[in-house]
Amino acid sequence: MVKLVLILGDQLSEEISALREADKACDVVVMAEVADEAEYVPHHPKKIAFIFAAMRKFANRLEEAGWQVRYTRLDEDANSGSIAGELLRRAEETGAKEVIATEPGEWRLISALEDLPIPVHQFPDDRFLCGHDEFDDWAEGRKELRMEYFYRQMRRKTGLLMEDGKPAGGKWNFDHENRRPAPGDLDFGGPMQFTPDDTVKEVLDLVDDRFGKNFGTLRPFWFATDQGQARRALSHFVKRALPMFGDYQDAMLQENRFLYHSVISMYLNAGLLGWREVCEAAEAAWRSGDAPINAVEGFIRQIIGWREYMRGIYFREGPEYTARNILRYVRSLPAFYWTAETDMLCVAKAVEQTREEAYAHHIQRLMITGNFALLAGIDPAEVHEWYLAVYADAYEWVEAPNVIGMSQFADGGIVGSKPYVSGGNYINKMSDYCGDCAYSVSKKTGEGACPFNLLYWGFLDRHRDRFEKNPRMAQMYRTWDKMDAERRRTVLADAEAVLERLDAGDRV
Ligand code: FAD
Ligand code: DLZ
Ligand code: SF4
Repeated sequence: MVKLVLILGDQLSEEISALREADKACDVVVMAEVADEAEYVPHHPKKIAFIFAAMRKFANRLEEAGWQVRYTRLDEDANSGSIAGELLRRAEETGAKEVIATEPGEWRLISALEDLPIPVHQFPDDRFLCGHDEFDDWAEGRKELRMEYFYRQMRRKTGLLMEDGKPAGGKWNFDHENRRPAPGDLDFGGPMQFTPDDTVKEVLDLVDDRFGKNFGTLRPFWFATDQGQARRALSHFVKRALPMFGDYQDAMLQENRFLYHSVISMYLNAGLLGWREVCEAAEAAWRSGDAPINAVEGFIRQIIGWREYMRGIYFREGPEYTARNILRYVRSLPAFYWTAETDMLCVAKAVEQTREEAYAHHIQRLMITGNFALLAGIDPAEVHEWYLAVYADAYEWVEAPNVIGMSQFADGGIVGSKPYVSGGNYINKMSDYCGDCAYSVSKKTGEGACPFNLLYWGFLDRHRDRFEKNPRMAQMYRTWDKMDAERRRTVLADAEAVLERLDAGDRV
């Protein structure tokens, strides 16, 4: 009996479990560009184009490999507009009575599949290193779910960077060597870029037509859109940038948007690359002496540590996770997250870059746009929607724990043991933004004082009850308490004035 095999836009791997469970001789693969997926948030046009182009090329590859594929293009008249609708339509066409799927990366789609009137078998997404049960076993009974301990388990499990059962280089984690500000003269020219081929060009026209008004510039479009290109982009990174990845991982430069980052998250998340090939390529560079241990360990930690840990948290915490708001924040997301019209140069640069590239690196996401939203008391649900929309690598399983958990502390400390907040000094140390900013980073109060400085103290003061006893925050409260009372009043009044300007829609 024929079955349908659902392949979603972020499941573009020939090793995906749904394909392994299917019978090439009789089953029919269903892939569909649908309005529901393209519109659940106003995705960046580059993200939509990337997914559609990669889906079309993957469908061709499956056909070449002998699969029967029913592919729905967005602009087809018969398109029902949803994944569920397309499965039902294809079931009627083919007489299929069952669907084989790989579990989607979002609760919304998992329940849409469960609600289908025909049976759907959702197989585990074993492109990931750690399954749900394994994560739950690890988490069970622990007071705190610290990534570092999870990561060590994943190192032991994979054998990556292990020597005789011990961590290579004598340490699990080389992060303290990875916090250097970037020098001005970096020699890495950024990720490998690809000229659009005919498939990509056709998708670009479609996306321009349908989503051209969304936040984000579509062209120039340079992403890899198939496995071969993604692998070339990976090799380029390993050869040219990995050796310096560790040293400058947290740095930010106005004229260098990618620094030594890999820019492979969108390929990994869509299925064009797998964690194993990426980590083995990095490990091989260390073994051959081409990249130092601090860089390779730091990079591998992001993938088998943070990435897997975030996914574990998303599925463990359940569908209500994205609604968490422990700090009870209600302020709307300021318009400058969409327009970049702010005098805060660091924020303007992060938003401009996001608009043009659908990419910002981790510290820009965490310590610029995320930090500002947390300090200013923005509703985390709005922050979550923004991040889900604007980045090419954003899918809920990875975006939500990073935003709701790590960046906004809205889950009350499941992901982070303390909120990631800072004043302007940290940003100044790690970037070249402040020298060209309309605000003064060294000014703590009064006209022209950096808003991060003001809002930082406002945040600590507002949440004293919650954070004062946190050992990692105690020093900051001591510094605040040592300030003269009059100065503290001025800082808080100036911070309040920034928030009033935000609420009034005045330029900040
Ligand atoms: P590199 O710096 O080169 O790191 C290598 C790889 O490690 C990445 O490609 C990614 O797969 C993985 N990685 C690194 N950090 C994380 C992390 N915290 N969580 C999961 N994987 C990680 N990552 C996403 O893939 N999708 C998101 O929607 C997303 N949203 C984020 C939102 C916020 C507020 C923050 C602070 C981080 C977010 N991240 C997200 C994590 C991280 O910022 C991106 O993975 C990274 O910037 C992608 O760029 P890169 O490929 O150059 O990464
Ligand atoms: C993100 C996205 C977009 C924009 N469009 C589609 C689509 O048309 N068809 C599809 O199968 N998948 C798409 N995706 C990816 C899904 O939204 C993704 O599979 C879920 O969010 C689960 O991670
Ligand atoms: Fe950002 Fe403040 Fe520096 Fe301006 S002075 S770039 S607002 S940290």
